[in-house]
Amino acid sequence: MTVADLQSAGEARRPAIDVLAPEIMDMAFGLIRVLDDEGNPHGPWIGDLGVDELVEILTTMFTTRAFDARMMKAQRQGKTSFSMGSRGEEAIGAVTATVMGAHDMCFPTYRQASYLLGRGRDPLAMMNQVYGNAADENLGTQISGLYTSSEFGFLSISGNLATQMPQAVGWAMAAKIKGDPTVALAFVGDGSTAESDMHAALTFASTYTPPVIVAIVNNQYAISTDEEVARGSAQTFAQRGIGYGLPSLRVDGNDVLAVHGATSWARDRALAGHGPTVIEFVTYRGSAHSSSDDPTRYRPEDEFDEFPLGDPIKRLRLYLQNRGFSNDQANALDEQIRNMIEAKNEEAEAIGTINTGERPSLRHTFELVYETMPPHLIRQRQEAGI
Ligand SMILES: Cc1ncc(C[n+]2csc(CCOP(=O)(O)OP(=O)(O)O)c2C)c(N)n1
Ligand SMILES: [Mg+2]
Repeated sequence: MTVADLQSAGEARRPAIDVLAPEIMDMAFGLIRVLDDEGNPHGPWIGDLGVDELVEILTTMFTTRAFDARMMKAQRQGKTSFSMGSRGEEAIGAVTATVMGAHDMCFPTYRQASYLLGRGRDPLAMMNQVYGNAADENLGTQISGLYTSSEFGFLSISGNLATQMPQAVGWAMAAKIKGDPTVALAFVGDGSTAESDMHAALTFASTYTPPVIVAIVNNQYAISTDEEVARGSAQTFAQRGIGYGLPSLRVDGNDVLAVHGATSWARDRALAGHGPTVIEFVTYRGSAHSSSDDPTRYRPEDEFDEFPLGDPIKRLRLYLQNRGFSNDQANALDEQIRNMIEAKNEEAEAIGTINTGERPSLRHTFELVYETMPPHLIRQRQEAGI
């Protein structure tokens, strides 16, 4: 694991939003950072987030961490089949959720629960999806944790990696053609950048310059594979954007102010008609890949503690202390959120889990795929006796 060319807080410049890609090629190799190790902000990306907005972001991050831990416990208790968390990566979704507009669209991976929670999704609705119970709005048709919500502008998460990338660019192309003042935010993992869909998406983004933000979440791993495998001969993932002529930034993904500054810049750029931005958010996958993974087999247990960019929650708490929101206030908020998650979980479990209570009919799994069911699905449905 390397975080190449660590720049110190405040060092990265802030270009004008109409900048051309060749003028900022160096920014694909640096690292936009605002907060230093003492929680003090520096430089042109500081922004103007108030304490209330920062506490709201902290609330989303606490909620995501408590939610993830509770759902992993539920999986261990045999109450759901599968669980994926985003410990250590919460800042990226929590912050971008506050930057994007009401009619923007997020094309997520399975590690952006903090985006959905940050947009205001009730954790209870997400728990019902995880348990596949009678209140699951997706009618039990998706793998646990692959949420979707049209109400909150959150495309269905696909288990087939990177398929959301051409969809996001296509959605943004349509917005441009229609003249809609909206932006697509597409997330992709470091490992998934190696998928051909990613490169098809970047080609279309390069040619049609639609309002899209391509957010590469480099959490150092693709299951047990180090990020350097998908990165290949490139030094950074942001460097990928350069070959497509797209302005590309590399950002400290555990620094709430840096994430906010870079995403706002890219969104302003897109809305002003200057086209796509590629952003590599550097972060660390603090938990196992999923409930099916045992990371002690391929990485040291204390690696997260040693990660140079730290834990985004600890860093935000430190900054907030400097802004007058005390450690005691943060602890009280954390406890209140954990209690809320416990209460919601009890509510969800009372409705049903994978092996208790009422479940949606298996019929939906067949009926909600195609408008007209093809013969092989009709046959399979008959075999299933429904
Ligand atoms: C097309 C495809 N290939 C392989 C897989 C199996 N798979 C699921 S997650 C994963 C790792 C993805 O790593 P990354 O893109 O870095 O995202 P992260 O899990 O780190 O968030 C793989 C290989 C898949 N789901 N889809
Ligand atoms: Mg990864």
